[in-house]
Amino acid sequence: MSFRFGQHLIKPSVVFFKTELSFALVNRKPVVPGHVLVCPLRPVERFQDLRPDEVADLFQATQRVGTVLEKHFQGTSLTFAVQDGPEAGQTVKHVHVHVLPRKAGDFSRNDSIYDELQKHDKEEEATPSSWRSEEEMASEAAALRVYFQ
Ligand code: AMW
Repeated sequence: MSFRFGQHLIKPSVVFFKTELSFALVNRKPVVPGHVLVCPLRPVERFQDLRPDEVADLFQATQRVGTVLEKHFQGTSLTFAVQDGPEAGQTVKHVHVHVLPRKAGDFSRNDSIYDELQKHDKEEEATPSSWRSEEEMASEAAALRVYFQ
């Protein structure tokens, strides 16, 4: 069974965590190592479209994912981000929480991560040649899946 992420069909091999109402996948174009996405299983566009049980499940899943990422990627902090609507930079019309492990010195200006998030998947940047291979993504997902078994 594949997962839907907006217009994308996501192979189970790149999904590393699933709950009753949410799933987490690795990113094809991570801004930092370990940059992943947590999504509701139901493909709704805006945060306000989620039911209360979906919000609760999504954020509980996000919390677990953040804890695992920080450990696995030897981070010391986390950035969580939701780009909710096109003017906020959302490109995939399916709610998703970006989770990014952070460490000292990863950006010379700390908040530059938001500039990178804004531009990393925009048209001129979003060329398939800049995406990671399916093998690399599946291997990262397999390593993360272990923490949730
Ligand atoms: W948004 O700009 O909508 O807040 O973020 C979309 C995110 O989804 C980006 O980080 C982008 O790299 C990622 N992405 C888009 N399509 C896929 C895909 N098929 N598999 C994995 N990640 C994807």
